[in-house]
Amino acid sequence: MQELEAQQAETLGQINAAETAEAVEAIRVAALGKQGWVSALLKTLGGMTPEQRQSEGPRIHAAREAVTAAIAERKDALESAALEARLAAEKIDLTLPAPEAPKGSVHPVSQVMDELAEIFADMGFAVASGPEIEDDWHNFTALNMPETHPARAMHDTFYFPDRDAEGREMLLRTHTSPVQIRTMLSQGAPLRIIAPGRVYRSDSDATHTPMFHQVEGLVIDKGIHLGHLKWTLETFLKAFFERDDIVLRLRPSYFPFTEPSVEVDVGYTLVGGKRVLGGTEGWMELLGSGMVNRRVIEMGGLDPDEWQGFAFGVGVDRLAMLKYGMDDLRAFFDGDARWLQHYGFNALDVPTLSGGVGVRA
Ligand code: 2U9
Repeated sequence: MQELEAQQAETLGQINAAETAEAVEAIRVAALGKQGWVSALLKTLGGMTPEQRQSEGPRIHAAREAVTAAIAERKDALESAALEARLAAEKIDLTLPAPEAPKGSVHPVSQVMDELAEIFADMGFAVASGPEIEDDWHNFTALNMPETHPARAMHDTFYFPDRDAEGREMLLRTHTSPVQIRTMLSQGAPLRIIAPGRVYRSDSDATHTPMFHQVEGLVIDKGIHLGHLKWTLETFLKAFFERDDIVLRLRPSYFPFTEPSVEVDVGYTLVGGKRVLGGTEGWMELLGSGMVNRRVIEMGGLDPDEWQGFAFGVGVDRLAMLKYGMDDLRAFFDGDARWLQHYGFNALDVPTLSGGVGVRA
């Protein structure tokens, strides 16, 4: 059994001298593999007398453990050395110029949202946001749509099957209006905000998608009247469409959350058979608005005898289509790389009013 010590010493020497993981593996197979010398010694235990087994067993097992431990240690050392070498070799030169053609582009909806934030910031509006999963009270009741109100049915709401922990009926918000309610309740008055974001209605055809984007605006202050509303919308639309000849026409309408309510048409001119915004040759309906209903001001925690306000709502997707000349709303959500390449915007272009918010990449 002097042989065992000699073989063990030779194997340990080979392990320490091995320069690659493959070399270590070959030594492992030669020692611990099925045909390996340690395995062969282990097999001899079966033919030994109990006394021999008592003296030889621990020696053979100790050899196996010593070889196993040396292999693991050498593998670790070789792996660490390989990692160190890779880390030292792999360098990124951050001073290299950016690729000439950036791969991604900004979606037109994101671009329009940025433009809206920019235009309204210039008029003193902050951007407000809130949850897309809402409760029935913030989405409907607070907006003067109690449970039996017919306008609820018109919203084609996606309801969740279960109520929340407080027993409230939960839904995907059908408009961004609950954001304004939450902001009134948390910040009080005066208030000048826009609330852009995703909204959901169970509706799908060429001009409707189950998820679309809205921007709503809310101003609460003292002595606010329809004149403020008209000036704000006119200033916004002139800046957004980059035309001074934008003309608005206000028509009486009905929304539960505003009283009086007005629908706003924008004048257009026919150029080569195409409608171009500006002028008064024809009219297209663009947004809804009105003076905030007294009951909604109350629901927002304010005294309607002290505070008045106006609000408006418009589809962001529709604004993008009109400004950038797209004709199918569904393409907005297809994720088609060719469409994005064509209609998308350069990620490095920052929209500014002075630079022209609609400057294309
Ligand atoms: C509060 C008070 C009033 C928001 C308003 C509209 C009119 C409107 C539609 C336009 C096209 C939705 O995307 S669309 O289908 N919106 O016509 N929205 S007034 O009024 C509010 C909101 C919140 C607290």
